[in-house]
Amino acid sequence: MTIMEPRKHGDASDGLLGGRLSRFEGSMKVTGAATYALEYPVEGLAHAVLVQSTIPAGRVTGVDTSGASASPGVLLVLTPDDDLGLVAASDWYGNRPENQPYHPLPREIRFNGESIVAVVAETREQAVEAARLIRVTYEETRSVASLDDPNAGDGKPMEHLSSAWGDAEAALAAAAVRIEAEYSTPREYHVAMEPHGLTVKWDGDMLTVWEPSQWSHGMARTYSEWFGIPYENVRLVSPFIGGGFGSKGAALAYSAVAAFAARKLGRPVKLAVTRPQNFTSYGGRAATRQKIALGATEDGVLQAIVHRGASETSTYADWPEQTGAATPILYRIENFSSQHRVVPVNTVTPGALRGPGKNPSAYGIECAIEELAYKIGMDPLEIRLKNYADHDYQSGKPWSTRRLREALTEGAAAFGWSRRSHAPRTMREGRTLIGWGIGCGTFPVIQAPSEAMIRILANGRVEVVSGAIDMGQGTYTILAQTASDVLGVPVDRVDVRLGDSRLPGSAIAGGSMLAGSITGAVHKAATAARDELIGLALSDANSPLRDTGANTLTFNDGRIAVPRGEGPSLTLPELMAALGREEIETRRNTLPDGASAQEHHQAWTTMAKVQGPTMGDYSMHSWCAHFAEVRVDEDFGTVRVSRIVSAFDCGRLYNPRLVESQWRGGIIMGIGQALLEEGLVDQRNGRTVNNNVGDYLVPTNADVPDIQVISVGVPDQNASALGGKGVGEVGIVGVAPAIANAVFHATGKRVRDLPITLEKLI
Ligand code: MCN
Ligand code: MOS
Repeated sequence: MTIMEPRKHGDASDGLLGGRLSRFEGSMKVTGAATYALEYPVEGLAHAVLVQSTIPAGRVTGVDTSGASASPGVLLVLTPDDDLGLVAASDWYGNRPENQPYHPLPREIRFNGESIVAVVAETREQAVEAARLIRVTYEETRSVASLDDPNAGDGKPMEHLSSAWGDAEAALAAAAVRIEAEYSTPREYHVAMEPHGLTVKWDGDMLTVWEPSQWSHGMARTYSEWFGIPYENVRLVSPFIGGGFGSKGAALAYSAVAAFAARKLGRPVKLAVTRPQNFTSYGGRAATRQKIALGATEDGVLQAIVHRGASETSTYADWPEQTGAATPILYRIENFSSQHRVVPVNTVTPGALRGPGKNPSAYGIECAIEELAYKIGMDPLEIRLKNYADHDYQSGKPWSTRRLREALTEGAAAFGWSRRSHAPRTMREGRTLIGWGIGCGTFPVIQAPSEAMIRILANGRVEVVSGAIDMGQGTYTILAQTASDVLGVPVDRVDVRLGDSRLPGSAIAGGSMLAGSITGAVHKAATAARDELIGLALSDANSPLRDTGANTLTFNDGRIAVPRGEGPSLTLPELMAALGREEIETRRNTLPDGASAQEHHQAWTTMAKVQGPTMGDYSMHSWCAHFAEVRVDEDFGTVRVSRIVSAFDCGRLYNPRLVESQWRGGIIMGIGQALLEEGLVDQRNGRTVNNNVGDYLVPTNADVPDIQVISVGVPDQNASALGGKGVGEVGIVGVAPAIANAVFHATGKRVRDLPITLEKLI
């Protein structure tokens, strides 16, 4: 087993790369010292609240604002009648519609809960009260509530998400053994602890936005485009975030409304999106359906996979929650066909939620492979190893690194898989049925450029500066470790400044791409600072290290020394003082040398330079295997997850403690997906019924068992500068099928539509 050991380096070992340092900002968050976007003490704040549509589709025919306008403290009421004069912004890739007006409070209603009116008042209470007095009249038109709506139809094909090789239909028809099954997942939501919202302030045509963000530069660009002001005029500040999980990567309609109101009123505005409004102000994971047919030989060698999937999207944009994303790469398969469709319904456009695409996709294929295993009487571990993919059959490229075999075998050993009895309903304790199941997961290595600045100060402290985001995943901490590692400065002498669009550009904290990208930039900038300091120390007339004959210097425990102790050694402040330097500052990025200013801007504010997992010579992904144990009450059908062991290949781990926390967090979300989470849509009016954290169930401590996580990864030099692969999302992928498979093993019942609630089992 290759669990990465913390590097030994005196007392500072935890601070180096690979060390198990605790999250540096964690205590600030739990003690209230961290300031969140809605807590900035801005003078003269006005408060905005939103009024949302109560019909799923149609047209606003009138808004009676008289009651609201006359209500105490009201400063401004905005309705679809107001032209805010905004211009549509570009999409994530930088494509911008030409001169298209943007109406964040639209007249044409596309889903129930769409924001149509905003009320701004002196206090939030006054705004809430006035909003209650708004009267809206509508002309309602036909709508489609969800995928379950009989009028939903088949939607439209997504050609770019379809793939095929070999002759899957023929190979399926010729196969000795076949299974075919249909799986579905419901609408799911991010429910981050910190709800959405923003505080916004104009100084002339300079705009400051305090808003939780996974991407300070990309969101700053959106504001500048909406309001037609230079990018440099916008400052988006987001140093602390209470979770994003994919929901905080874009500025949204309410953001535009708040910024407009602040400009119109000439005073700062705060808009806190209520918890129910968090269910319709941006999209969660789309509901999916998929049909999978597997053909195999009698001894379990896969011959064909035929996959047809669909996900819901909105009526005004296509967001595919790709059901065929993991299907083509998990197993050795010569004959493959997968197609995906999107079905427009009257919902807010769905969005990215931890492990988008891969997650529902792994649910399908990982349930199907166990259905096949049971059909031919084969062990679920054995069938996976038997069909192990030695390369990526979809791209034809070799894996960069793929230690999924090790994940399966070492996970199985830690779990005690060999003690399992194969037949369903054969493991029990009294009236409790016990079941074991496996689910594999994967997430692509996505690469993007980043930039960072290093400052070595005269007092010996080191600053790491970047606009990158830490929403809880550990960016602050791993960047301090990266700088500490290169500069040999104890980590408590490193300060990290993040989360501000005015700071050097960075990849989005999304697609599990940030850590690999930004550690590369910090490493580069720190190495440059170190080289500069070595150069000065060896050449400056006032440097005590000048005439030592050394051609390099070592950096350890805050001291700069001649190698092997063959000369003097100085502390960083001593050397800086001798050199007469206040600071040494380096700024480096991971773009190709000679990139233009335009390319720089594009790199940080759009996704144009983002690279997928097979764009180079290799196919690069993180991998995992989850082993789940469930206990099912035979009489009541209640399912408890009693144990999970998961083994991961995420390459090199910059901080194993934080990685384990990321993996566990993902696994816990997977437990929610398997057993609890379900956005319920009222089929009469398209409303999300359980739009609060009381009714939209997520796992609590009592639902979470002992979770053992194991690393089987090795550094992957193709994946990132320092050898790590993505960590943040892969943990959720494959958990739901592991649990569904365990429930089948326990009960003999195959539940194919998530979540697995008790009424489906009795
Ligand atoms: N890490 C590491 N070694 C690696 C890779 C990562 O030590 N080889 C650790 C680091 O602590 C790093 C973290 O894992 O900060 C996540 O790194 P990475 O996988 O690159 O993911 P990102 O930094 O891009 O973060 C985004 C990712 C995504 S896309 C979602 S969704 C998600 C996730 O992170 N949302 C989260 N984890 C979350 N964790 C918290 N607490 N809150 C969220 O909203
Ligand atoms: Mo993560 S869903 O890519 O923010």
